[in-house]
Amino acid sequence: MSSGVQLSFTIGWIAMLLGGVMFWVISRGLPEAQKRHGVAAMTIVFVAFANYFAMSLGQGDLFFNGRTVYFARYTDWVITTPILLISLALFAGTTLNRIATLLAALVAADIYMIVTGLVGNLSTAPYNYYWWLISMAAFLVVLGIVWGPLRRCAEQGTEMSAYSKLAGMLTALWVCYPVVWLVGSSGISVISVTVESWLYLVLDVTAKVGFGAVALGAARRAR
Ligand code: RET
Repeated sequence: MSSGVQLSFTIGWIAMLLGGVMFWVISRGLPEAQKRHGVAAMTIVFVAFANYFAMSLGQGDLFFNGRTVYFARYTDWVITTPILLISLALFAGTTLNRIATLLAALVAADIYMIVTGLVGNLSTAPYNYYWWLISMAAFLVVLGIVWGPLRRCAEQGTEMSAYSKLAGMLTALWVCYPVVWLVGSSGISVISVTVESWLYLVLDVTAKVGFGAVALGAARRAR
């Protein structure tokens, strides 16, 4: 592993750990009814911490089809992205009943997206691009639910502005992942593995610690 990649993993686990401590402190001050936002935010960063820590020890990768695949990214994402979506959905409806079906569809499409992305990363050309397209289709389903039916639920609730802000932030960050994947070592390889790992680091920290901070800020103001 190059020292640039190694450094990105070290910064990754430290950032996630600090994020976890910060969320714990903020969560203590949340009203009882809002603590679930704290639980979501902490779970996300502590799962990411474990995966970044594994990668920094050299335990999160495997050598397959002639290149290194950092599978720990996917074991991180497959757990944390559903929780991020649940965290967003908690602002769309406070009674689980109303959003249960949407939430199940959202989580199913999201897991499908991550798993097919991993299969693509383990594939050689041109199969990797087929899997990218399949994963993209699932991603569009996720975005369709977030901006369609789930948003309409949020419109009927009390936390519409928080929902809009978080949905916007989530979309802006998440669309970068398939781009990095495509230009990086899993796709056409026009950027180095070091640049790729730094891009994922910035995205992961913003999509987890940044998103969580905004979500907890909104939870503090929520009724
Ligand atoms: C992959 C494979 C290629 C196609 C698509 C992908 C989408 C990944 C996303 C990941 C989001 C990760 C987050 C992590 C941490 O907070 C799997 C790269 C569509 C959207 C938000």
